[in-house]
Parts: sequence; C-alpha cells; structure tokens
Amino acid sequence: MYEWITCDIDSDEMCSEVYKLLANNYVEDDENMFRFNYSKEFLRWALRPPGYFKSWHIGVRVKSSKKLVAFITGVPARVRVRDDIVTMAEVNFLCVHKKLRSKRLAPVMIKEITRRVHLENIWQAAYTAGIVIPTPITSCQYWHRSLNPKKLIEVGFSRLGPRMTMSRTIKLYKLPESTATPGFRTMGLRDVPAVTRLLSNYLSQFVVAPYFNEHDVEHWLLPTEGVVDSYVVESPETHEITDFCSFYTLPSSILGNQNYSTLKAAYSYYIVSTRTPLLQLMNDALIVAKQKDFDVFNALDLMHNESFLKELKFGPGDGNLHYYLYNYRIRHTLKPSELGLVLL
Ligand code: JJ1
Repeated sequence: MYEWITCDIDSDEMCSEVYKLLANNYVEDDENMFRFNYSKEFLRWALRPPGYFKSWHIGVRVKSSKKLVAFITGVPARVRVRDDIVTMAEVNFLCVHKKLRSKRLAPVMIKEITRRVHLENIWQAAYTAGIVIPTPITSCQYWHRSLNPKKLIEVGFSRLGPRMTMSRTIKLYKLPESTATPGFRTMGLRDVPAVTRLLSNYLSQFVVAPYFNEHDVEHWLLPTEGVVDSYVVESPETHEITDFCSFYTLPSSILGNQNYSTLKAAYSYYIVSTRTPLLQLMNDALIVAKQKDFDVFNALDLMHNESFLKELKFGPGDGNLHYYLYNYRIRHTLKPSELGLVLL
C-alpha cells in the first residue's frame, strides 16, 4: 500500500513534490486562515547543512500511484545543554496528507526517523511543535510586528484596535525610510569568522543553544536570497564587527481571501548586540524588512527578545511554540529567556 523513500532534494522534481505536500498539508493557525508556505530554496537550505544525511529526508508514497503522502526530516546539529555539547538530530517538517490523518501514520514516521538517526550513532534530538506533548523543555509565545497593517487587517491576520482608524493604525506602525546605525550593512563571507566569535560568545549564556563553528555560520547565517537575511554592524572607526542580526523568510498562504494569496513574513533568527542598543538594532532589522516588502515581522519571546518586543510595537500572537528534547533529561523547565535555539 505505502512505500518508504529517501528524498533527493537536489532533484527539482523531488523538491517540488515535497514543496507541494507541505504547501497543501503542513501547519495552519488555530482558525485555519493561514498555512506555512516554505519555499523550495528554503527547504534546500534547511535540509542540507554541513554533515547532513540524505537518509534523514524521509517520504512515504502510495505504492500504486507514487503520490507523496507523508514526510519527515532530520538534520544533524551540535547543541550545547549547560556544559554538555551533544550531537543531535533536529527533527522538522513532519507532515501527513490531510486525507490520511488519524490513520496513526505520524508515530510511524517518528519511529522511522528515530531508527535512521540511531544508525548514525546519534541518540538525542531537538524538535518543536505548536501543541503540548510530553514534555516541553520550554514554551515560547509568538509575537508579531505589523509592517503592512492595512493588508494584515484586510486578510484577518490582525484587527483594528479599539478607538483606532485605519489611518491612525498606518501611522502607528510607520518606520523610518533608512536604518539608523552607522556601519549597519549586509553580512558577507569575510564576516564569517567575526560573526562566529560574536555569536559563540553570546550564545554561551543560554542553558540550551546551538554550538556553531564557522562552517555552520556560513551555512545558517550567510545571506541567501529569499531565505535568510543577515546584517552586521561594522564600527566605522575600528572596523570591528560589534553587532549582528538576522531573520528568515517564511511566507504563509492566505486561505480563502479574494484579494491576497500570500502573507510575506520575516522571522527573527539570531541577534547579538554588544555596542548598538538592542532596541536600535532590531528597529533597523524592522526597517530593512519593510524595505524588502515583508508584511509582518515575527519573533518568539526567547533569548533577550522580551526586552524589545513591547517597545517596538510587537503584539502577542495566538500561537505558541513548544520546544522538546528526545532522550535528554533537563531537570527543570526553562524560561523562554534561557533558550538560545531557533528552529525553522
Ligand atoms: O500567526 C499566528 N497568529 C496570527 C494570526 C491569527 C489568525 C487567527 N488564528 C496572530 N495575529 C495577531 C497579530 C497582531 C498584530 C498586531 C499586534 C497584535 C497581534 O496572532 C500564529 C502565531 O501567533 N501562528 C500559528 O498559529 C501557526 C502555527 C504555529 C505553531 C508552529 C508549529 C511548528 C511546527 C514544528 O516545527
């Protein structure tokens, strides 16, 4: 009836099949108004980090028709938990076709990825979910900063506040035309060593965080058009790299709107401020995201994000993101501010 496949995401045909399965069947909000629409370029980026295993990109086809009906992935990562550096699988993109839900296929997908991870002598995993299952290491809340409030309201992503008109709302969310920080510029290949140092040093304060080397930073943080955007602040005097910010592109399909089909969302990724005030750095991130035509800038309340969310006019969303570790016991639940890991 069904058959396992290993997905060759280098192949355009395979990547398109995966793209379509996810675009039609992956995560929606609680009212089924929006659905994640990961791009093909994004999927290739997310699934081929340094040292990735092709065998961890797993699909299920219907034998007779060859239709792809389920998918799950893992990628290897070094994750530090307190002073313990553990090679883990980051498991993501678990998706079962809508027509095959409640046939208990998800546990089968999870068993198979677990088996293939164990074959590589890796015994821990990290993953996130929008729902609570046993047992989260922490639970984060999504926050949203309107960049194009008129569209967000028209598509039902946000609502006009009490005693607010459309023009007052547009004025409230207006941003400067250009960034404020001298030396704020796009990250380049030459910045990889400095960004790795800056980020390693910053992430060392969190209980759980990735343990990135230069190869990881080049893959995960060097700008990739339409996938990930990263900026550094280079001191105009010393030419040192003092600050860093990044976001990734994850549009959502707007389900059943006459005028719009996609919501362009930027998601806050890794941020480090040592010289530039965090508020100013993030305001510059909002400005460049607006210039790039994003409709909304999303962030979780992890790392030091709480310190800028309210001031920069982010509002709490209706979604949560729960973080989990497999086969790793951390005695106490963490506060979101103790978490330094962003999964895609
Ligand atoms: O995007 C989300 N919610 C939006 C839309 C809500 C539409 C109705 N349910 C939201 N909008 C309010 C924005 C407003 C802007 C002005 C200021 C005040 C706020 O709240 C939510 C996150 O909040 N997204 C989801 O629910 C999608 C699923 C999230 C779980 C992801 C699971 C990941 C899977 C494993 O990797």
